[in-house]
Amino acid sequence: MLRTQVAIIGAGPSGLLLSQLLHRNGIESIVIERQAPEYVEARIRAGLLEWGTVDLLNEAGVGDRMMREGLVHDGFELAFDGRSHRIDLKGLTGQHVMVYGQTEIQKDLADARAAVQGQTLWEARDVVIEEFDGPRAKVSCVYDGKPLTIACDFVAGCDGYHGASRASVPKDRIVLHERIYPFGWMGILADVPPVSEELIYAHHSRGFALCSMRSKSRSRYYVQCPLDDTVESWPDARFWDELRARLPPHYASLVTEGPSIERSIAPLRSFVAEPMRFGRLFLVGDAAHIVPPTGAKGLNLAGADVRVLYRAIVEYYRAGSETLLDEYSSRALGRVWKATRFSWWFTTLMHKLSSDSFTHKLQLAELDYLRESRAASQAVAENYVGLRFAAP
Ligand code: RFL
Ligand code: PHB
Repeated sequence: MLRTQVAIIGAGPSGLLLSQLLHRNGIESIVIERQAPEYVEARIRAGLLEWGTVDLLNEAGVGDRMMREGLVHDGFELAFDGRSHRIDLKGLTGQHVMVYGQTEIQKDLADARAAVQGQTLWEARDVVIEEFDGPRAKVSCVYDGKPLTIACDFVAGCDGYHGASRASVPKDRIVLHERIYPFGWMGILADVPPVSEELIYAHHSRGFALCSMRSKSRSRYYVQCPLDDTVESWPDARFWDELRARLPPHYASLVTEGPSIERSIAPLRSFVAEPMRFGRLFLVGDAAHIVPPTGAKGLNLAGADVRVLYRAIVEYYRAGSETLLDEYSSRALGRVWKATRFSWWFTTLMHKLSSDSFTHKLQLAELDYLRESRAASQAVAENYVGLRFAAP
């Protein structure tokens, strides 16, 4: 049997960031991951970081490349009805956001873990968490073809929406809140210059479109699509035509086409599990909540959970106090529900919801109101850059 202070299930951004922050505070952990490292590092996902997430990555000592290569954005564009309205993040909140891909964060974290010989059990199967109400928790799995048990003080369930951690909790101790949206995002990555220096979120009667980027020479574009579409039904030529059709003419004329280097369809979902703590087991990131990507909150919420949890664990080992551990769930959920609300609102505002003209007219009226009202734009900006953290 292995022994560690904190067993971390999942080597995604939540798991690796938590292990790195704990390490820097002298706390040992073992990360247990179902996939191989190449698989985890190849996933193309988030691209937009709140400054709170940037600060946390710097606090973990993994921010050097991000600070050199990331793109700082002071605003973004809302396009609708052939027009556009810029949300001036800096002018409205005094803050900005950072464009830096999750793939790069994953690499930076993996390099930092490797540099300090951080222990990750890759390709561990059949993970089960047991005895999380007892004096020690146990994580059992099959590793390298053999059964393995790890005894620990705490388990951090950082294993995403489909992971084993939430599944280990008895059904009568957890409440699940869910909304499934009847559409998805077809996304492509291409080595072409982005259509604009800032992100463009476009509302259109054909459906939503998003122009994002990973760098000045790599674009990330999305279009709303029906849930039963397949990637094969979206050859590159169709994608570029559809993207242009959904943008105001000025931006459509600036789209540079190129071969896609990645294509995928993501369904949209809102999901929150409550509470986020069960004895010695703590759910973190996508294991506890999912937001539709419209508000770019998923990775940022995961970072916010990690921030609250690592500080609570550090306080436990330094001062023997369980106060912050006891507060983990309520602190994390306060932020989660506000981001869930914003992501749901922004999704509902920007997507084609039905062919009903009443709904469409209300969306246009609200977008027009945002254009005219500084107060309304400020509320969007405040949520987009990330709400303030409550102390500590
Ligand atoms: P992850 O990244 O899903 O990592 C979980 C890890 O756990 C492993 N695992 C297991 N390991 C052991 N045993 C098991 N039984 C296991 N089951 C699973 C998995 O293999 C994996 O390695 O969760 P984490 O770390 O909480 O991170 C969450 C973020 O990845 C996610 O919230 C974001 O990607 C969401 N997201 C965005 N977030 C943003 O903040 N800004 C964005 O711009 C943004 N854009 C996006 C997004 C997500 C998207 N998709 C694909 C859903 C854009 C898209 C299209
Ligand atoms: C992305 O670049 O993948 C991205 C950016 C902003 C979003 C969603 C996704 O709101």
